[in-house]
Amino acid sequence: MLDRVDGLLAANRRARPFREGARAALFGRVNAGKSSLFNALLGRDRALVADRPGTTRDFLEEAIDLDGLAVTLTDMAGLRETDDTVELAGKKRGLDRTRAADLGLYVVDGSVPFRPDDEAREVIAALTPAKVLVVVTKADLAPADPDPATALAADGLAAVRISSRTGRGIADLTAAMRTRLLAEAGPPEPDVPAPNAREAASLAAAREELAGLRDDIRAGLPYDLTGVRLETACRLLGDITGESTPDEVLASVFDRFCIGK
Ligand SMILES: Nc1nc2c(ncn2[C@@H]2O[C@H](COP(=O)(O)OP(=O)(O)OP(=O)(O)O)[C@@H](O)[C@H]2O)c(=O)[nH]1
Ligand SMILES: [Mg+2]
Repeated sequence: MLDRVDGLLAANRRARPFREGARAALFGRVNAGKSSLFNALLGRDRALVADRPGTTRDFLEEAIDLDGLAVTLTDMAGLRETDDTVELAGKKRGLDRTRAADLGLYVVDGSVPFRPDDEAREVIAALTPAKVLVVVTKADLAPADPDPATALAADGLAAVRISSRTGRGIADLTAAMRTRLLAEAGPPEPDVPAPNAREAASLAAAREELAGLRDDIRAGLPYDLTGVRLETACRLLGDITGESTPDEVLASVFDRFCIGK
């Protein structure tokens, strides 16, 4: 049972980015070229761009299509030390979005010598390096020494070089983003039906009960005690097969469909 439940949960993980879309967020020092890249990925002039550091304050969010994968992209205030309360508030909101993203794009200016940034480090640690891609910008200008891509490779971060001005590397970047966002997804298995979000929640809860049940049986617990877990697991799986219908299911059905109007 545990294996079958795990198989269904894996199918849900594979299908989720396509069903629910994914979230990607740009972060990095002021003036690194985040908003220019945001516009380049969107294919339109959405965000203000200026050579003055600290141009973006409120975060911006727009939908992009990565070859059939819907992605919500966030641009935010650049990272720097500041005591401007409005800039700080904007940065905090942006960082909250970025930490919750499926993919963080660490935007680094490739034309100025690289300096590590504590706030960026914290974001990378929160996301984990597997969910971060380094984007070295301004590839149309002379590269700086030390090169950010080399410096960051030591931290296990992969880098893509782009120029928002010429468009160089943008296609490589979108391909790399798609690969990263689908890394967990893997190829779909046509024979396994992918559960939806509600079913996946019941499956995850049932999985916990089944794993506990297995441990209890191994520990030699009496059947009247292990039976409680078995009953809970059955009820949770029954929520999916329709054998039991908890009030939350009815509420969620009525919430999403206008039945009875
Ligand atoms: N040559 C060149 N300049 C670029 C490129 N991308 C951005 N810039 C310039 O770099 C400056 C900063 O660009 P922005 O996109 O506003 O940078 P940002 O990271 O959003 O800056 P903040 O909002 O202040 O954090 C602007 O003068 C841009 O024109 C690029 O690919 N090549
Ligand atoms: Mg900006």
